[in-house]
Amino acid sequence: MNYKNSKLIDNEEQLYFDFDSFQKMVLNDYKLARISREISILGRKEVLNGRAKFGIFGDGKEIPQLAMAKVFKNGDYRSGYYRDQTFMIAIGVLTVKNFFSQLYAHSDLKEEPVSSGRMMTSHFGTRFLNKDGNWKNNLIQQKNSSADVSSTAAQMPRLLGLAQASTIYKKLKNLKKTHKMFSHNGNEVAFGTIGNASISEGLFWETLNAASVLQIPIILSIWDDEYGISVPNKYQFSKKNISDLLYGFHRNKKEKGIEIIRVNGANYIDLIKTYFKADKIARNEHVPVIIHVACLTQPQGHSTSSSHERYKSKKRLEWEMNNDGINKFRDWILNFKFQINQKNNRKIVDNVCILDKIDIEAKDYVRNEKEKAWKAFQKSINKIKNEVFSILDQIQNNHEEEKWIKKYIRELHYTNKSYPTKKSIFCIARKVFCLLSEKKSNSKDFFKKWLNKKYHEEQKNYSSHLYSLSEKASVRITEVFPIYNNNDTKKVDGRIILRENFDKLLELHPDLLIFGEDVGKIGDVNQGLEGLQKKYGKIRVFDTGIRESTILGQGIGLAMRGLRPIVEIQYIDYVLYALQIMSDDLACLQYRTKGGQKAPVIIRTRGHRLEGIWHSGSPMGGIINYLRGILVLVPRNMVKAAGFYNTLLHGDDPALVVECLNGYRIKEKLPKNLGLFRTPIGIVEKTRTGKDITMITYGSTWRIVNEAAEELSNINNIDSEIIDIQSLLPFDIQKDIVKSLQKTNRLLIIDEDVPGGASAYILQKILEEQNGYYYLDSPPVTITAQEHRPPYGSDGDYFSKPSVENIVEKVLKIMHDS
Ligand SMILES: Cc1ncc(C[n+]2csc(CCOP(=O)(O)OP(=O)(O)O)c2C)c(N)n1
Ligand SMILES: [Mg+2]
Repeated sequence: MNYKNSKLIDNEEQLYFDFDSFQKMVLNDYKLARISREISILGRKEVLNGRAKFGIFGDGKEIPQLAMAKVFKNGDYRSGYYRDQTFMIAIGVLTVKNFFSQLYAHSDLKEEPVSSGRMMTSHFGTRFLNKDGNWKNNLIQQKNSSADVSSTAAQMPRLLGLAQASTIYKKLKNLKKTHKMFSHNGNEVAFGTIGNASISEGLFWETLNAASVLQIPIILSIWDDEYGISVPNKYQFSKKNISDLLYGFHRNKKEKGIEIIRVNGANYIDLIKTYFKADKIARNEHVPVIIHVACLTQPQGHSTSSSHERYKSKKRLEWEMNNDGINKFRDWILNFKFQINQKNNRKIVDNVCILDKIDIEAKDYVRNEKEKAWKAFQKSINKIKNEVFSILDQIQNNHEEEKWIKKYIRELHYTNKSYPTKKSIFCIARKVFCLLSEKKSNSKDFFKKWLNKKYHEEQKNYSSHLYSLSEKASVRITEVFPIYNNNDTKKVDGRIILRENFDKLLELHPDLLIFGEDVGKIGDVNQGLEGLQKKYGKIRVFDTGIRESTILGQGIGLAMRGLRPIVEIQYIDYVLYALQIMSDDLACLQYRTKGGQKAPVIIRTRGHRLEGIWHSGSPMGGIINYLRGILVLVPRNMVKAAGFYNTLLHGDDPALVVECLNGYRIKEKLPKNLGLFRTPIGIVEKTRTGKDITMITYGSTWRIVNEAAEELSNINNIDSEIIDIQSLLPFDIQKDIVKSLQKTNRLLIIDEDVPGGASAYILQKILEEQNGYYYLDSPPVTITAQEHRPPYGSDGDYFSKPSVENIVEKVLKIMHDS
């Protein structure tokens, strides 16, 4: 069913204008509300009868979502959560069949176009990208939804960026031609949705504050059903009422702020009027609006994991029954009188049978669509099952003496009766193959080939798109060397190299925005952006509040809308504040949509090698573990760092660049080809050639390792080879490290993370992926920092982090022992 009633009326004035349109709209809405409710009811049943794993549905939230859909226009964006099924169907981007395909985790993108079965049910989204990973060119002609995240309130930070993009497109005139496909003069609104309990999260308040400061076009709906699973509002937030609590943000005549509106979630007409009003304010004035939708219910409780009778009182359950939104809507339809003129009015339906008929139609429709989805899901799995049947039959014919095969054929027959899984089929197939280990036959050879092919196909189905696969994938971008003036030997501070390079990048890329704390006016705390706000204006280089998670979210939303943000997290310690959003949202965005969405945000930070418990640590192990899906780059100097920014702006992967804190004042030669030279991604660099031992390191420790190598050469006559990793994610894609081990046969890894932190990852890559162990004459060794954070002062640093002496002594020991 294609549901597009929003066409029927465009503004409040039209609401009571034409009876026929009004009647059509109301009955359409009623039908969709019923369809959506039926999805929730049948969806829950599917879980309880074992056909699906988990269910969470939008029952009780139907009516406000119908109203919200009326003002959501082509080009707009949603950033919401798992209750929004009615809205998604109402704007025409979700079908009932798609919904059930996701419930069953159907891994066919055609059946489950949000995530190809990767995200659990009711995690919505639309496709921004073509199959090749490039942006679709009709984003402003379609209705868009960023992909949901399960963690409560995680949808909030990105909402900021989605809305701010409109403000930027409105103001940056020179993007109008080049970025036509992303915006129509900045006219787009970003719609957020959040549950009442999730407003307890810090991310909610951080986003609200930032939205109020930024004055951007957001309409945020709070679906208030008074509970967050079992915990009622009185334990969630202060005051009785969310909108009262938000009062401080309310805009007034003297000060800008947020427009805050409260509305009863069962009052159909009030809801429609409220959304029209909100839309006018957000779209025309670029003022954020919050709609607190009160008095909602949860007819089936929170999810299939619990039953609400366990925590709601009888009185509350009774209240929910009597105040069900759809029932209230139905009563209103039966009683409403449309004023034709002063004397006459008309009823929407003359008789209740019309509504009863719609109820039956909706039920039938959902049941049929659900069955279609189930059949398609079963069919895809049965296809594999049948292939295995025929292979096992062949095997049995060829190996009649192996009576046990029959047992597995029978097992295969009975498996998947209620909930088909590829897992159960592959388990049996692989078990049989293992048991046939000694046997030889043509059918077994065929079996082996089939298993290999099929298993890899399926593995890819579930594991693709962690990084970009497009032509712009960063690993495809070739190196461009820095060029220097031959006779110019002058060197400048590292920060000047960054500044000159950022200057050029801002000139070359009109869609580049750089922002963060202290980034605008003073040009960052190390002055790598000195003077650039003045030169390029406050829209392109700007300050933000101290709010790392939402700086990151701003970056995600802006990048999703075709802009190129470099967001700055002032020090690496504060990446922790943004780590959850980086991990839950950004890192898995391409993956969880199977290539449907991307957000090529560049995150700039600085760290390592200051002295003290903060600002000096190197939590790289944690970072690379949480951020698979984001490139993690650790340049050893500022030419390398600048080269990474230049590469990244040609690519479409998100990335974190960690600049060395002690590198800003170190002198380097200034390249001529600013903005153009490129540091390659995933490629290590041999910075010293030697034959006795390979020392692997990156970032700030590279300089210490160099000093140690000099000492070892001068005093001990030991010839070390040094390799700078440069790129932790991805890691040495050409497998150059093992080539060095083939020559030196000794491996020392120097890293200032905790023991077993990033060094364990590096070891796994070298030993397991590159088979490095094969060439080693002595055990591989790691030198790391202590387990605790480095204390303040030079002595604390010396005794806690790898030093030149640590390295020299360790190398001598390795050489002596082997
Ligand atoms: C960060 C985080 N903590 C806890 C949860 C588990 N959880 C899922 S939904 C939910 C309640 C949310 O309630 P509310 O925001 O009112 O939304 P509702 O489900 O009532 O619509 C909780 C605690 C989660 N998903 N994420
Ligand atoms: Mg709730």
